[in-house]
Amino acid sequence: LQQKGCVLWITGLSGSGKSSLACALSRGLHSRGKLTYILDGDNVRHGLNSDLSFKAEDRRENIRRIGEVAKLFADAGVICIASLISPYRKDRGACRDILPEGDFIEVFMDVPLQVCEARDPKGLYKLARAGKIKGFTGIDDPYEPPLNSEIVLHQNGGSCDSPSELAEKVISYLEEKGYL
Ligand code: GGZ
Repeated sequence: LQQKGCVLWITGLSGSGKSSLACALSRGLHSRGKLTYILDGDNVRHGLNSDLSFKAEDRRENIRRIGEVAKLFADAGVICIASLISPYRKDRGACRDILPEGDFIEVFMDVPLQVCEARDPKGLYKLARAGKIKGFTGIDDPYEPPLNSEIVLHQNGGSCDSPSELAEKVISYLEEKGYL
């Protein structure tokens, strides 16, 4: 097998650009002949994780299952791109711990809440502010920012890099580490 698998774990607030980065990464990696698979929290919650809510223990289970599935893909030599809020440090750490050293690559979408809220692509922040969604991450539910991510992508709302520009930064990291 030519390809070494790994997990790119994209964490950040709703509206921080996780899914857009995941798509751009998958395009960029495909064009380099690499196999990828995207596990997006929002999508997986429609199938495998349709039994889970947004309570802390269900978020933990959501993260755990996605981590286990991501590991299977990585074992098969695929670059698995997991994009989910994954708000708790401990839960992200548990996913890191089930993978061989170096194969869990955390990508932090470091976008301030104000920027995510101004984007509000699905109108969810507005609903959360109005009290129509309870326990929304960043509003009335916690987000614990990573302290030691392999990759931190800043988007301050001013001059934003496009998803494909951000993807190139991640791809450079993979090249440096010998995954490409
Ligand atoms: C956060 C919520 C919530 C609450 C629904 N809190 O930006 P989106 O809309 O498309 O993606 C978000 C998605 C979050 O699912 P994850 O599986 O990524 O979350 S976690 O890792 O914390 O388990 C958002 C939508 O679901 N959404 N209710 N209360 N996001």
